[in-house]
Amino acid sequence: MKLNPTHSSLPSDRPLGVAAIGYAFMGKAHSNAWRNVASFFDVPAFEQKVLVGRDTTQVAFAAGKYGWEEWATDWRDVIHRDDIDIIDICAPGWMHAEIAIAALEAGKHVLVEKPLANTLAEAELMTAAAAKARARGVQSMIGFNYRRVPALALAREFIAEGRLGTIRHIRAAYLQDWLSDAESPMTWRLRKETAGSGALGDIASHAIDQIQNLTGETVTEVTGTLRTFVNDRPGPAGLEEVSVDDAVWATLGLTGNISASIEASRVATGQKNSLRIEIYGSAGSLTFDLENLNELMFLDATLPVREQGFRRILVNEPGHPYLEAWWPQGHIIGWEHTFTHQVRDFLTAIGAGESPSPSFEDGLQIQRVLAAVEESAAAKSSLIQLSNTTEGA
Ligand code: SOE
Repeated sequence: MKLNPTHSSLPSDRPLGVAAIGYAFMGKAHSNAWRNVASFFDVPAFEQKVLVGRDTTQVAFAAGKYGWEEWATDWRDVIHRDDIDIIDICAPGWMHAEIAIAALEAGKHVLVEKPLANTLAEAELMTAAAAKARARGVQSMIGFNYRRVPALALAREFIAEGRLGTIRHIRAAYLQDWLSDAESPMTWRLRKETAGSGALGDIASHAIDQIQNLTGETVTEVTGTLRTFVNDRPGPAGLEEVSVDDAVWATLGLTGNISASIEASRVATGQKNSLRIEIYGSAGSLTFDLENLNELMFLDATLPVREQGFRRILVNEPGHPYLEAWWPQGHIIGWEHTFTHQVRDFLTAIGAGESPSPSFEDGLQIQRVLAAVEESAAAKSSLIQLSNTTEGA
């Protein structure tokens, strides 16, 4: 398919050249999406050109395994190549700003993993670079992949159609336990300089994005609490200080008079990757559980009370978001498909010369909420300290 030359400054007579930066967890998930998206969706033609990573042996191995034509160790060389049009940033958060800004300035479309950046200042610079690039037809998007879960996309449609009436409150909990073991080793995800924050940026960011995306409303008020339960973890040279949160709790006030609570933890023993969302409205309610990602529970409060009850919708019909492209009815999909849907939407927008969503502006706005949660947690201004009531009882 040819790009519309009036909408893009990029070459229109050859497939888009894609480079991904990073080959670990997210690099693997994104590579898999690039590898299978064209087998299921009609997207602009592209080629999986280069995988970039710092370790020569590992990047060479990953490139071969994940279907990339070549590998490279310096992203700077790659973003200036004429045959590369898209840069997919799957590197740790501390690298997002530098790579994204350089790539946008070099005229490359950019897809970047969440959270947008490690700091608000970096996120602001990235968003300014994205706005400038967009004026030249160069697109950018942030990877909040859970927007592409068909059941959550359907939930968004239900809410927009008014099936829940007026939304009153939402609960979102994202719980994992991969840091429950105090002996679990130090990683870049546990240092403020490399990860920005802990459960807050890594997984609470998804909860915040979902709350805003499902309702179409914006967070305007925040209170937050952050906790680090394991302060030191074993590194190669002995114990190292953990400088990010293990868990976060926050209450959010949104436009539209909606209240929401979020909790996120990476030390919730027994919870592997549990994202649960509950939305309560005047005319109905929805609940979603990532462990059953093909299902949406819906309660229609407009029915006679004697008939009411949550009903399970198996979100696996051709008429449901994204699903026509996959398997016959009832042949369910999984977590990795959200990344394929993300690449499909990104490519489709680029092909049409349109701005993909969520944008860097959306990412920046979530970054502001994350920063506000941190600020509130540090200030403890609304904390009411109770005296020990057992004393003298
Ligand atoms: C990807 O969307 C992602 O947020 C990862 O970055 C997290 O680390 C993972 O645990 C949940 O999914």
